[in-house]
Amino acid sequence: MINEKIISLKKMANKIRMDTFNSVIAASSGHLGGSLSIIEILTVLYFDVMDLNEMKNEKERDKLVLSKGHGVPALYATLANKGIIDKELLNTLRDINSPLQGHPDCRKTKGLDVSSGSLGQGLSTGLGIALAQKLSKLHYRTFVILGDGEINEGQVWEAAMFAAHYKVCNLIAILDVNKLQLDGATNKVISLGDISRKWKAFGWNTIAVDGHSIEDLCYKFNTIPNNGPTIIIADTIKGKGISFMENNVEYHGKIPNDHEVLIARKEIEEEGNMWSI
Ligand SMILES: Cc1ncc(C[n+]2csc(CCOP(=O)(O)OP(=O)(O)O)c2C)c(N)n1
Ligand SMILES: [Mg+2]
Repeated sequence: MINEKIISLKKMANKIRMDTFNSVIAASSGHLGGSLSIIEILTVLYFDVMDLNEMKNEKERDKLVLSKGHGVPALYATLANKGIIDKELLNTLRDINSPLQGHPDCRKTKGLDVSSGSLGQGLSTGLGIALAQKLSKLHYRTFVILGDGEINEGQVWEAAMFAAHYKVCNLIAILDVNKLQLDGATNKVISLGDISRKWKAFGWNTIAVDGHSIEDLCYKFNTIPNNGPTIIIADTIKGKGISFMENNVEYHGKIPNDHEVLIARKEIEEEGNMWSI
């Protein structure tokens, strides 16, 4: 049986998906594919998992590093629905004077913990934050969202070794395995192989999840062990929720035409109608 919490999270994910889409269309520029694959992950993190301590202060709350910074339209829409940033701002995405830049700038946008966009660096940054939380004897956690193409970057693996060695149990990575990167299939560019075994070999706890199932995400985020760092390996679909964008590498950064925009909005609306009864 689906309980009320799950239904309200599904409704929220649908709202965030629509807001993400509309903001990129308003900007006529941005990365839809990689934003749409992390909508449910962000929804569950911000509306069920993370302790934000009502954003009362910067130190005493959980943190999030969007290492795959190009997916930030999804994070802006999440922060707006959470009431952390003004919803009106979503229409200003990528404007030169807007706090909502095409890649996250934590000096400009409330609620962003780290600037990102240059791939490969976020796990190291998140590791530093998690270590600081531990040293300050704070019980808070740091979540880092990585792309499957992004982990081609060597720096990721340096951070992975360090985090395991120091048993940084408050560091939780989420790997968005949408099987595509900028210019092709991840496994064609550099094969990930058995990615779960690789992280295990580096000393991490690994948890597999259906990255679009609110139920599975809620359940798995509750089973994170505290004996070392953990990576949640999320099986996702690039462009999720819009039929012609799903698994289509073209929509990494391409903007749909007017006709496609109508189709996309209709599909997201129809999905939302399933949860509004
Ligand atoms: C260091 C670096 N190299 C290249 C880029 C350009 N770039 C932006 S997104 C992207 C693909 C990333 O693929 P993946 O991590 O799978 O993210 P997805 O879009 O699938 O979410 C690339 C190569 C970048 N932002 N940073
Ligand atoms: Mg990818």
